[in-house]
Amino acid sequence: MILDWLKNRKDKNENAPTLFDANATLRVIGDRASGKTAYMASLAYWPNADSNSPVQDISPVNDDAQELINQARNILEQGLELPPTDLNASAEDVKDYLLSIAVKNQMSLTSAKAALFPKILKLTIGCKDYAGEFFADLVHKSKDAKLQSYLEDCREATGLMFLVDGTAPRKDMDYARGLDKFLGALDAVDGGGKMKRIALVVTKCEIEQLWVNRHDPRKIAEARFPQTCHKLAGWGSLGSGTVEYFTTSAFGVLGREFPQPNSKKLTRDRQGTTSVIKDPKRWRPFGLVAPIYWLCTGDRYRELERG
Ligand SMILES: Nc1nc2c(ncn2[C@@H]2O[C@H](COP(=O)(O)OP(=O)(O)O)[C@@H](O)[C@H]2O)c(=O)[nH]1
Ligand SMILES: [Mg+2]
Repeated sequence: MILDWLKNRKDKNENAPTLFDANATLRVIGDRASGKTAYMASLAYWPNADSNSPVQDISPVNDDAQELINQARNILEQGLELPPTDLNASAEDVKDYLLSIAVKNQMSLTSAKAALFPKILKLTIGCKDYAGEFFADLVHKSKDAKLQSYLEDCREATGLMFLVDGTAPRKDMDYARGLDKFLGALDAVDGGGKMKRIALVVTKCEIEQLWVNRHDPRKIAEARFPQTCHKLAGWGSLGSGTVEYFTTSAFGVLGREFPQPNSKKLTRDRQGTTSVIKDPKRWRPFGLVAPIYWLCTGDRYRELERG
């Protein structure tokens, strides 16, 4: 009875508390160098875990994800840069990282909901390392077979993490144009995809100008990526699903009182920044699980946005 009631509410109003969707299929997408691999690697490795964090455990589900942990250990932890994806990789060589995350549930849920929720939620997230220039290809090579199979994979998703490099506001127009094609492609089949939620995730937020506003992700997103946000809002207003905004850093900061970025800049241009970790011993990422939790449950979890 109550299950039906909750399910009905879920169908009618996305903003009302929703049931945890154990079958959520999440995908991470983003432009080249937006930080996808660093995000997945830091998540998989989960360095210097805080014992008070609601995150109980993160484990690799497949061999590619295990390899990612090794890369985090052997490359990131040495203060080196992860290798970029081989643009000529064949479709079979595309890496597919799959991780499972166990999170303690929120205590503040309404009692009806708490009774239905398990105490520990198991969330699964996947990221396929698309071997191409995702947004440029969407605009210019829409018939490409590799791109089509990638889109097919995204179409299966119920939730999507869309990573944007916080240091690349000049790419706003490119992102918006690509997103337009992307959302169009998702909707083109069967009168609409399964997509229910899209999280716009601003990466590299340990950098000072971003860090100070990290608790207002929407403000950062709208100031730096107005066209992109406009496109997403348009998608949301069509009733296709909901959009939320998040800030993350794969590397995090050093110190509490006067935090400094725990990253060393290698290059910075219109395309964004490339960096490595400054002090691997004190490496603690920021905000990685918060968007995943929201994508699976429809609720924000403030505890996961602390830092
Ligand atoms: N400063 C900073 N740099 C990052 C962060 N995440 C990724 N990067 C850097 O951004 C560049 C591209 O990251 P990568 O994960 O390879 O991007 P991908 O092409 O989307 O997989 C690399 O130089 C990373 O070290 C972050 O949180 N902070
Ligand atoms: Mg990559």
